[in-house]
Amino acid sequence: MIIKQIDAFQVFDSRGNPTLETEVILENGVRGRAIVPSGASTGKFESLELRDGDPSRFKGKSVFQAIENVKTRIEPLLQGKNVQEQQMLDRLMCELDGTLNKSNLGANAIVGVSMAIARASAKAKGVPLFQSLTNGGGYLLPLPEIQIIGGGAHSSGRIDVQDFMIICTGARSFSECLEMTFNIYHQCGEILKKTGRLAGVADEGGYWPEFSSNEEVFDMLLQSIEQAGYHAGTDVHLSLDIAASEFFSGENYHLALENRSLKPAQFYDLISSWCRNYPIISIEDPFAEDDVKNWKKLTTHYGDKLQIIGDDLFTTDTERVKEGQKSGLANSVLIKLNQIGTVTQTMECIRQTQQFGWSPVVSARSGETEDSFISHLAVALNAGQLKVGSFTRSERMVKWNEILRIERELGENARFEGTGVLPFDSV
Ligand code: 2PG
Ligand code: MG
Repeated sequence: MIIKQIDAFQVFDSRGNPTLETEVILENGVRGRAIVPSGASTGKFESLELRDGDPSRFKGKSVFQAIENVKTRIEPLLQGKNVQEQQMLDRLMCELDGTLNKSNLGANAIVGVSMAIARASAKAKGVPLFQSLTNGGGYLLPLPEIQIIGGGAHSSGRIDVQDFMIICTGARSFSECLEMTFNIYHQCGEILKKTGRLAGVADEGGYWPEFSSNEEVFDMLLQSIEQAGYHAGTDVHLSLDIAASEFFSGENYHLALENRSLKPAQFYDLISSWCRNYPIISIEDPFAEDDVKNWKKLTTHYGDKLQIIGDDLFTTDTERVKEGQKSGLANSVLIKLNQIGTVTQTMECIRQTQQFGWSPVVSARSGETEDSFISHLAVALNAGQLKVGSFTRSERMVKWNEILRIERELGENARFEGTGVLPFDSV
């Protein structure tokens, strides 16, 4: 199972932006392929996504240098090595890069190769990716977090909160979650069309409505849930990704929708009032990554009944998670492969999160592709939760559909724990 060749090509993501497709070819002819996703609301501690910056081509977004780095620097390093040594191969790439944020070779180049290595390795063994990546412990199907309304950087800032999502807390299986989501998503679409408020669709496929306050969105979501025949707060809960770094100036949080600026303490009061007044069970990036005082305060007061997820705060970096755990900043970690840049480091971060008794939430990016790697990753590591955007568009549905396939394939051997995967007992 020896690596013979590594290739990379420029393809396009769901926003039509250039990205890398990578391919690892083994001596026995087996090929593993991957496509790299790309974020829009990126945290400042993320690894570097290398783009050419030449305004005359693809508005500066082409990835030809990253491709060149795969061909001239990574391929010679890994040729002749055993594809099953994922950890060692990832370590070699990190050492060759030599920086903390992978700014030398580009995290997009490294993660693309790392994912293609995992794929080639699974194919060579003749097993599905989730089975190849696991190190035992059974297979847990994830509880999905699904976007209904999209805002923030994914909708030109038309609503401040980036993701309004649902978690089907009353569902008994993964497929039941999808059936409930189908009913709620389409009910919401009908209400928006009837009331003339549908302005478009955001980057991850959620509706993008015309509203004049964030609270109006909550009310409309609750109406959609009830009209679809479910009870908000028992069958279905709300989940938010505030992506607050996007509208924090360093001093104030600026809510564009209502054109008001709030001091961090006032913004804390707003967030905590939402958590008290609506059936919110999970909240991601409620504050900017530097506003640690408020992270700590929210976790102290709400951490026993609210999942508090660090995305920009932790950037899938095990060291940052360890520091955050020491200071009690959250109880959950968003997991994105390209934030840290290798499969090995991503898996390490999931395991560390689990060891702390926190919940890892495996996540897609807003710029996605037809690659369903993360569905396998979530099942392989028993992560317990998956967030891939809304319930439309093939770059999203390919991930949900892949879990359906895994659910079918595993049959009796698939576990689903519903809210048992949340980092607290009382729901
Ligand atoms: C996030 C992701 C996905 P982006 O903030 O969690 O919703 O967005 O990929 O733009 O960082
Ligand atoms: Mg986020």
